[in-house]
Amino acid sequence: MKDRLQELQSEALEKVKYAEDLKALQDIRVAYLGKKGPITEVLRGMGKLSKEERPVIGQLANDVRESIASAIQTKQDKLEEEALEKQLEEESIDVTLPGRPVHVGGPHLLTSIIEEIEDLFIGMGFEIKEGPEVETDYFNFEALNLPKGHPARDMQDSFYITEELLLRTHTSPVQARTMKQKDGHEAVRMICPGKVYRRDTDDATHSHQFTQVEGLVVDENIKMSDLKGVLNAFAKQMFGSERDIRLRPSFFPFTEPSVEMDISCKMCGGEGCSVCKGTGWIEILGAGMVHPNVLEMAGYDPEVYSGFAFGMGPERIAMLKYGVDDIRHFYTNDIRFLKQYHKV
Ligand code: 2NL
Repeated sequence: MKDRLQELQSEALEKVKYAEDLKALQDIRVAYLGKKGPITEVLRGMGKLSKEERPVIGQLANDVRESIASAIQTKQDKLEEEALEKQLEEESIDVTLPGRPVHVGGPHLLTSIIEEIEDLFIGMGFEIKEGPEVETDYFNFEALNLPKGHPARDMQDSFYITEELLLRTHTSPVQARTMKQKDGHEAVRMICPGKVYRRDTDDATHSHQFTQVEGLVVDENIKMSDLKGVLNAFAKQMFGSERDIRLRPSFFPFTEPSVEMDISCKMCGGEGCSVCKGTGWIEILGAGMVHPNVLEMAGYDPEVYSGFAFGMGPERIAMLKYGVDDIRHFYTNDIRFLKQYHKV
C-alpha cells in the first residue's frame, strides 16, 4: 500500500510537471484527488490494515494528497502568470509609433465663393434668403414677367415635373416669393444663393445644374445710381480695389433698363489679353431696374416703389478668380482639384 501511494505520488507529480494548460491540470486533479481517484480507493481499503499500520498509511495518504494538491496549485499559479504575461505582451501599445494622419476636409470652392459673396452683401445690410428648388411655373416664370408663350421659357430649357412644376431655372423665384410676403409696402434688401437647373448639354462652359446668387433691393426712391454704387463696392471687395467697373446696355425680361457689368482685367491692366479677349474688360454679372410688371405682380405700386436686381454665377466668378478652365471641375469631385482651394 505504501509503495502504491508513493508510485501514485511520483506519477502524479510527473504529470503535473508536463501539464501544458489549466485544462490538463484540472484533469489531473480529478484523476488523482477526485472521489473516484486511486488515493480515495487506497483509503477505502484501510479497513483491512492492522491497527499499527492504519495511522502510518493514513498519514502517508494525506501527505501524498497534499503534495499533489500543492504541486497542482503551484503549477496553476505559474500557468496563470504566464498566460497573463503573454496577454500583456500581445496587447501592449507602442506609443513611439507615428500617429495616423487625420484627413481634414474643407468647404467646396463654390461654397467658399458663395459664402464670400454673402459676407460682402451682409456687410451692406442685405439678408440671405433661400427657397424651393422645385418651383411653380408662376414663381419661376409668370411673376418675373415671363408669361406663357414667351420665347425665354421654351420647354427645352427646363426640367419639368408636371405642366405647372419644374426645377427652378434661376433663383429669382425666391425674390418673387419674398416680395409677395412683404405685402407690397415693406422694403427688400436681399440676396438669394442656391442651385438652379437648365436643360443643357454639359461642356466646358455649360452645366445642367449650377449655382446662382441673385440680389434685390426694393424701396421708395431706388435709382440706377444705387445699383451702380452697390455693385461697384461688391466688385472692388471681391476682385480688388484697383478694379474699375463699367455697365453696358443689355436685356432681361424682368428688368428695364437692363445692364451687363464688366470689371477691368487684372491680367493686362486694361491693355487687352487672352483672359479678356483683347477688350480689357471681363463680364461679371447682369443687372437692371426691376420691371414695373414684376413689382406690380408682387403687390408693390410701381409709382411709389422702385428697385434694382442683379444675378451672377459663382462658377464664373471662381473660374475668373482662380483660372479654372472647365465648369465640370466643380461637379466631378476630383479631390486633387478640390484640395487646391482648401485654406488652412
Ligand atoms: C445673369 C442675370 C439677372 C435679375 C437677374 C431679377 C429678379 C427679380 C426681379 C428682377 Cl425678382 N430681376 N433678377 C435681374 C437681372 C439680371 O441675372 O446674368 N445672371 C447670371
